[in-house]
Amino acid sequence: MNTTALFSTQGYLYFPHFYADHELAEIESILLHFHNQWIKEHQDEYEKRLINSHSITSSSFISERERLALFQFITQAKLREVIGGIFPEKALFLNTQLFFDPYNPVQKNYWHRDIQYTGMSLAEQKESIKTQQVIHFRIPFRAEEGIELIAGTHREWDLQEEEDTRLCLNGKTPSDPLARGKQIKLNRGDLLVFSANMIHRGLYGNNRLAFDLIFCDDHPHFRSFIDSNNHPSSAEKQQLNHTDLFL
Ligand SMILES: O=C(O)CCC(=O)C(=O)O
Repeated sequence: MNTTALFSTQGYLYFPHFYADHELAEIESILLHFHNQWIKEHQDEYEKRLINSHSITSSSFISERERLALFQFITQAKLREVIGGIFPEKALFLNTQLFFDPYNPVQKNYWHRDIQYTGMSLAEQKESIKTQQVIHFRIPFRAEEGIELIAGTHREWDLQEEEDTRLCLNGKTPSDPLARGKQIKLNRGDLLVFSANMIHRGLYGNNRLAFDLIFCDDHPHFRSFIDSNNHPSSAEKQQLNHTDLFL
């Protein structure tokens, strides 16, 4: 099965050793510097609950040079090739996130579909996952427990136990184990591509630090979520390949 068919069937793709160490060095140093600044600025929310920051390309914590380096990383040919295999039509860059461990070591993880936080009704969500795609490209800098996911649920709705668990119904809580869950452990240099629509949860531990690039279908619904400040300017685009990924 080629990667397009495999992704379409299971909703995720795992590429071990996708990046050589030296290919991560520059963005790792930019993101670590960003992360330290971000923690200082968001100390309260970080200590209470947060497990990720976002919108790094528009952050005042990074310089113009660093922002360009991030865009160059995002648009490099080998990643563009994977993106092309997953989005049959045009893909649009949505945003970036940086995932880390919760400050509270006993904070529980949670099964979810990202779409459950959009305000759509369950009926709308069920319809929407059949056609619309939001995809995470996870790039871990350290060996981590990774993501646990339920293959195929990017297009299919939950079993009753799964819906009860992620929606906290009928005595279930979102961190309860789910029988169909499959853990994908990750190492530095790996790439995990997974659908945000699928049932999944992040697994904490090992002081994880993972950079997520998020792409979506070019659909008016998603365009409305895009902050153009996270996209390169016309001048920046002249220094990039594959600018079709941007607005
Ligand atoms: O890694 C995590 O903690 C959660 C990841 C996740 O849910 C997501 O990227 O949508």
